[in-house]
Amino acid sequence: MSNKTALITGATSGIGAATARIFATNNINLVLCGRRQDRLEALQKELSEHVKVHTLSFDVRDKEIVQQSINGLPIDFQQIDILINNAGNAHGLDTLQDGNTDDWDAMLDINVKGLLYVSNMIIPKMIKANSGHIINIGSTAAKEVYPKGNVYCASKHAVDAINQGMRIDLNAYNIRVGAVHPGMVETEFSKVRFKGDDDKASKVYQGFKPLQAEDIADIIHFVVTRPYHVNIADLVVMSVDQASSTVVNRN
Ligand code: NDP
Ligand code: 8X3
Repeated sequence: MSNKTALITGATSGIGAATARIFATNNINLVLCGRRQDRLEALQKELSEHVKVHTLSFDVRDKEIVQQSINGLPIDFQQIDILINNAGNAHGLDTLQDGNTDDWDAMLDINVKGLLYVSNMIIPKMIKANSGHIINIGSTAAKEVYPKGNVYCASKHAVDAINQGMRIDLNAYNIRVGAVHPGMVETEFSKVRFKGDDDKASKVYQGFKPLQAEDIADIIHFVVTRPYHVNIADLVVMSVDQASSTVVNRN
């Protein structure tokens, strides 16, 4: 068994779940986080045949619960070598003038503040160890703004800025920090964005070959397995059919 442990937020579906699977089959022990306890348990059962797995069910928006959960990690899981800051979603797709303020709160509280709360609990452990690797999951929405993407794009631009700031602040502590910025990936992302409307969600990925969660997980695994002196700082990845947020070659 490996002596490395990764904590993955948003491990209950999509990119996070796929990353958990590739890490498990490559001997990286896991702390899996998300709100849906049933999914965490199912994944724990599936992956425990490969590695040690612990689950933490919390909403990243709740600072106290984030702190209690991470402080309460069993001894075997207390040293986190790899943090995948992945939990996040878009909520709604509207112009600012038609926007829903609850959607704005959700995106800023989860994608930005939640990422900070989790990081705040893990970074001191890494500083103490003088070692660690943090991967922040941004988006092409961190690099450009598309129509009606306003607040989601703002949240991901914030992740881009936090990623850069984190790398600067942790430079003295031998900690690797980098971001992976995917384009369109076929996960539950659009179902969440469109509040469970499967028709609207599936149309997002029609007529072209979108990235799959496993494509991003494979890249995340590549990033964490480089020689320690190699830090992949910022990586944008899109489907061959996607050139930008708004230019997609659909047939
Ligand atoms: P999914 O909807 O499939 O997964 C989102 C994950 O985030 C789930 O595990 C969910 O778990 C977790 N999550 C959401 N809200 C919270 C919360 N309040 N507290 C704790 N966990 C939460 O989407 P993806 O896998 O696609 O998204 C993962 C990341 O990738 C996100 O940051 C997203 O912005 C980013 N991304 C996605 C792209 C795409 O096209 N799909 C492209 C670029 C970036 P649970 O509901 O159980 O809490
Ligand atoms: C997810 C990709 O283009 O839907 O971050 O914003 S996009």
